[in-house]
Amino acid sequence: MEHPTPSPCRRSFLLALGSGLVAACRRGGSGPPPGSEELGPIERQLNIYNWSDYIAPDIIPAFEREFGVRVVYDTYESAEEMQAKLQAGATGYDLVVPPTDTVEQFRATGVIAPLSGRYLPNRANLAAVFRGLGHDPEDRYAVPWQWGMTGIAWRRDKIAEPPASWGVFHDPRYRGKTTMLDDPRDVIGAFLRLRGHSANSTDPAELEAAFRDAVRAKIHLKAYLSAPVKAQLIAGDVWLAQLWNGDAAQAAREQPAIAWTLPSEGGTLWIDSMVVPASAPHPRAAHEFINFALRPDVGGALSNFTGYGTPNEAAMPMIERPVPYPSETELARLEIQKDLGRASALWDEIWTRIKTA
Ligand code: N2P
Repeated sequence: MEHPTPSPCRRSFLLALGSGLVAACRRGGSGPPPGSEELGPIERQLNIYNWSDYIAPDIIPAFEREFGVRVVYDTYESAEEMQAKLQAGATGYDLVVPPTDTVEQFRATGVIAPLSGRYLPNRANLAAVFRGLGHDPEDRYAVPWQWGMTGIAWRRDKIAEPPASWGVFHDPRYRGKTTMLDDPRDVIGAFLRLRGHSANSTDPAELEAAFRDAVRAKIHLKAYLSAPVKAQLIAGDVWLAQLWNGDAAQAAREQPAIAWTLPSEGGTLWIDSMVVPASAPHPRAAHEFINFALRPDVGGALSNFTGYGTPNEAAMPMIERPVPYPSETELARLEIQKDLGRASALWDEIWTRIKTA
């Protein structure tokens, strides 16, 4: 990781997390107060839907043993894939782990239900900076799972210097050796940042410029590939990949020549949270799992495996190489993904044009 002198700076971190999200929060606020709903006895099954490579292997078996619940664990490779499934209606899932902008969408469309705080005493373990955030200001819908950043993973043995700019994806020297995430927010967002714009832009001219930059990068790309790019980085088939810091850390455990950096124009800082769909068939088991995940030892095991930052303050001492909160300089370059509202249609259209270009 390219974090030479990690300086914890909670206040700024809180500001960064909160600032981008405030607008969206004002929409929320109806429904029963937190903790008011009583759920039935714990069900015998729990259906979890999470990003791939985003849990430690022992966590599910330990939960199953202790609670006598059978867990069906399903994964997704992209936020789009997960959103499409959830928006289409009842899926049978009890627990999903979306990013902040998706939590906003799911709240607005009634896809997720408020949580019953009475089953979640371990929320006390969460660091203060992860509470009351813009996507869920009253902490009613979402409990943070992990947080991370979108930057560039690269092979130090193949490339002389750290890639300093998103413009590296236009460098013909790396033709056929690069990938970008299979995610419109990340790809379009990177090229918006390259031109000094917000990764949450809804400005048609800025988005059109990002489209052109994305297409210029596409001729050098091997693929749009998210978590599965790790194998290709390890094998040396890919030298430069737009990637999240934790997945890069996982790959670096197998191939120490893999490093990760945040380009000078900045990137996104994201938080993925546990939410319970309104249609969940096993809501009590989902709550028990959320509370279990918030135990210090479970949170520690989780981040030790994923390489991502923990929102769980009590878990920090159990993490071998904890991801420090971003430094002041990094924070100034990081943005949180916000729900794009009506501009989502324009982003979707641009993404389709990029994919088919
Ligand atoms: C999964 C990591 C997902 C992070 N490997 C994207 N927010």
